[in-house]
Order: sequence, then C-alpha cells, then structure tokens
Amino acid sequence: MALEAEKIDCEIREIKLSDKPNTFTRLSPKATVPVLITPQGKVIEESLDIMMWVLNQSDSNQWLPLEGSQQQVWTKSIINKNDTQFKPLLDQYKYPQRYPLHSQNENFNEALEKFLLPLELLLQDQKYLIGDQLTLADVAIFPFIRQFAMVDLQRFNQNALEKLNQWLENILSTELYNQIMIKRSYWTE
Ligand SMILES: N[C@@H](CCC(=O)N[C@@H](CS)C(=O)NCC(=O)O)C(=O)O
Repeated sequence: MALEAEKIDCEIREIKLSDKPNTFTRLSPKATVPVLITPQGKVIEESLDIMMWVLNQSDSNQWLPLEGSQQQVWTKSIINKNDTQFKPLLDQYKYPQRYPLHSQNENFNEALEKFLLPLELLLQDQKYLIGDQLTLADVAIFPFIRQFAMVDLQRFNQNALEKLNQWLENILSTELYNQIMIKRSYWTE
C-alpha cells in the first residue's frame, strides 16, 4: 500500500508460501513475505521497514508522524504491541493445529483483552488510531486485525468491537486497498 500510495514503481512477484521459489529463499532465508529488493540490491525483509523505506523518500499523504512528537510515540507503541503481543496470538488463533496447547477460545479472549479492546477504546472519539486521518499505525497493523477477524467473523462482530469493525471497514473500502488487493498469479523461476 505504501508503494502504491507513493507511486513507486516496482515489480511484484507473488510468492506461493507452500512452494517458495529458490530465488526467494536464497535472497531472504527468513522466507516471510513481503520482501523488497531495492534498486541498489538491498534486501528489506520486514513490512514496516519496507514502509519506512518508501515514506522516507516520499510521504505525500503524511502517514509518518512528526519526529519527536507524541504521535510518533503512540505509533511506535501500537506497532510494537502488534508485533510482539498480538501477532503471536494471531498465529495461535489462526493455526490451532500447530499450537495444540492453546485453546482457540483462550487465544481469542487474550487478544481481545490485551489488544483489541484497547484499540476499540482509542477509536471511541477518533476515526483512525492516531487521529482522524489514516497514518502509518493504521496501515501497519490492519492486515493483522483483518486476518484475525476473518478466522471467525461472527465471533469478531459479536464482541463489542463496533468501532474497530468500522475502522477496518473504512480501510478495506479505500480505493488504495482495492487497487492493491487484486488476484495475482504466482511467480515462478
Ligand atoms: N514481521 C513480518 C511478518 C511477516 C509474516 O509473518 N508473513 C507471513 C505471511 S502474512 C509469512 O510470510 N509466513 C511465512 C509462511 O507462511 O511460510 C513482517 O511484517 O514483514
């Protein structure tokens, strides 16, 4: 989304996660998507780093919070909490067969309490996570919330997450999101 928002030209190679091409795993042994190879050949393996690589060159929508601002502190804190607390719970909730020691109910409730309800509270009087405009924090974490919601939409909708649902809907209905979420065929060697 950052690349598209800032109109940075790139070749997109869709990776089949169950059959990763050798070129991909050779360039990035961590083997998670997305990975960006810059024109200088630098390999960037974290989505947040890819966003920062884009936004440090061009940020026409003002997604980046001002350096040293309170918004910057909040942005870092939300993304950090997503990556360290929510993402492991999402994986456990999404793939219960890989984590037989955790029940899906427990995972859902823990995610709800630690991460989703605090976000719901934040969205009581603002449209997006850092204010009334879409910024880095929203774009960095919504894919994880979307994945979580999609495991069991009914359960997600029933859990007093009205504002969070609306927030997700707002992002999913943007032209930007719909421009990038198109079906692509897998890249092969
Ligand atoms: N922190 C990483 C997470 C990347 C990640 O976990 N990606 C998943 C897909 S959403 C993946 O590639 N998993 C590897 C696999 O399923 O083999 C990032 O944001 O770049």
